[in-house]
Amino acid sequence: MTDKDKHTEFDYDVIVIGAGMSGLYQLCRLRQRNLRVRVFEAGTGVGGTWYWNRYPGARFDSESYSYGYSFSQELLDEWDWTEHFAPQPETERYLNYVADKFDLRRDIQFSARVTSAIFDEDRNCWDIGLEDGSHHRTRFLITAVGPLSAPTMPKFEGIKDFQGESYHTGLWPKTPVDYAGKRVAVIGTGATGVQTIQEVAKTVGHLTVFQRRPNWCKPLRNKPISKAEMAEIRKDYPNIFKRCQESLSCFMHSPDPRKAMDVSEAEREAFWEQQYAEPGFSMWIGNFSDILMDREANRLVSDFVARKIRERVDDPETAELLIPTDHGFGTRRVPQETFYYEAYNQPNVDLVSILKTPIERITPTGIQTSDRHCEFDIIIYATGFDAITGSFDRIDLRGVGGESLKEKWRRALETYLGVQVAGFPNMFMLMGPHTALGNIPRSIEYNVDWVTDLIDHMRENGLTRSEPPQASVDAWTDYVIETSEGLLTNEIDSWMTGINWNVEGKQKRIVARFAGSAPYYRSRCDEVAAAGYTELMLS
Ligand code: NA7
Repeated sequence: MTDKDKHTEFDYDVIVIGAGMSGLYQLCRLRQRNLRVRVFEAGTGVGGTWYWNRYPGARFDSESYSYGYSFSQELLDEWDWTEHFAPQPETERYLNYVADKFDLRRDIQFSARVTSAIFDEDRNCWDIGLEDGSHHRTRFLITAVGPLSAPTMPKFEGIKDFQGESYHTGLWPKTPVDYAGKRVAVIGTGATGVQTIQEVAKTVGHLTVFQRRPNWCKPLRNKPISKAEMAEIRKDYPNIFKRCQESLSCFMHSPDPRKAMDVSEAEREAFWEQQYAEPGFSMWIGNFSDILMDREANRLVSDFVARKIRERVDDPETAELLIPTDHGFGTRRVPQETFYYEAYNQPNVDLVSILKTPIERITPTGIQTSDRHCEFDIIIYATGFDAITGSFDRIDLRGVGGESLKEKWRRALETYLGVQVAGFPNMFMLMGPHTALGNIPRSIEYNVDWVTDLIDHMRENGLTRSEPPQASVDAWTDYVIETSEGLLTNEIDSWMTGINWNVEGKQKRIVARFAGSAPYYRSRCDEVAAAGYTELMLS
């Protein structure tokens, strides 16, 4: 008899995979109901993204007070943010504070990596398998696995032969890494690489950055928050959350309604100067309304940022290497930096373009490119994630008839409201593909509330199965694809368009995110709930 056969009834009403921001809030909401809930978390602590990504310099790129949970007035009253863009240790402390305050740990099993989730048609339940070989049955499965949580390594030969220390930023160790005075390599210049590089450069012996394609970066302009300022922010919370609620992507910034060509060249320049000097994402999200749609508008803003890079980097050749030529400003996520470009003015920092001189292999002592060998004590891989669907792919997830989610989504990425998938009854996704991502915690709170209301509705009406019909899936998927049309972002290879050259089968662009407005997304989901979820097959 296997473990599985021993169970005669479900172990839980709900199993949640992941104790990051979405899993924690989901657990809070389910706590208020008389349900048996278990959260399985692969890490040894809470926090998800903010647990794993403890690399040097990791911090928010949205304003701290717009990122924290909004659901508890007490929590808002009690927690003080100390910086406008909080560093990772502060956010991890915050999420631990939340877990303690709401006594969440007693329902979380740590060091519990979910390896399989198989729908059992006869019993109308999910069988969840863990890495330790145990199995757990549940009526509902909620995936809180995060859109950026499956780290990917490059496929260079010899990675395992390196005799120094090597780390992926997304799997950074808890024990301190001492890079002061050492010879360090960073591979990758996305948002993570940029934060790592500018931090490591402060104390490193020698830093070599291996860049494939550069990104358009913009100054973060972080500042500490004094007690007095925090008191003002606290008073302003209702307004801050209202702004997030009303904005297209849940950030505090909204696009300027004007188009770039509506104003004179002098006005445009002045506007961009002001935005470049402002903290946060205003230049990306609060820019003229057409910079991500109109090629000429996008070219002009890109030219502006290119001039800034040239002004800030002393060596003209290095400056040119740091200016993207294959995509315009904002069409990939904009890394926010603090003296990132100035790091390249240090005599102990080198930039290697691996488009010009590719990495041939990692050797026991360093990195061999097509034109030289460099020796290192530490190699840091800031090479990103198998985004959005990657964390699902790493679980053997099977729905009705044993259909694999990974294979289904390889054929076509289809969802209903980004929450459910046809053939995967009672599986609800938090921050799954085709949802509004943006300033993620704002979207998480909505997503969790919607899923919780649906579970309430089912229980109140004696329903035990929720599945979207193909027609509902088609309608939502078509809408997601339609709203992505015309966006320059969707013409560019990035994690946002599902491209990852390190992962087999992820070389074709897909529409993985809902690029429409978050207010529309919420109104659409509200409408479905108000109509009694008739677009779902509930039985
Ligand atoms: P990103 O933005 O996907 O960046 C990964 C970086 O690593 C990027 O510069 C890649 O170059 C580079 N990369 C990936 N694979 C390789 C190989 N094989 N060789 C060389 N360079 C490589 O991930 P991040 O972690 O920085 O940020 C992800 C999100 O987290 C970010 O947008 C924020 O939302 C938070 P490429 O550009 O593909 O040429």
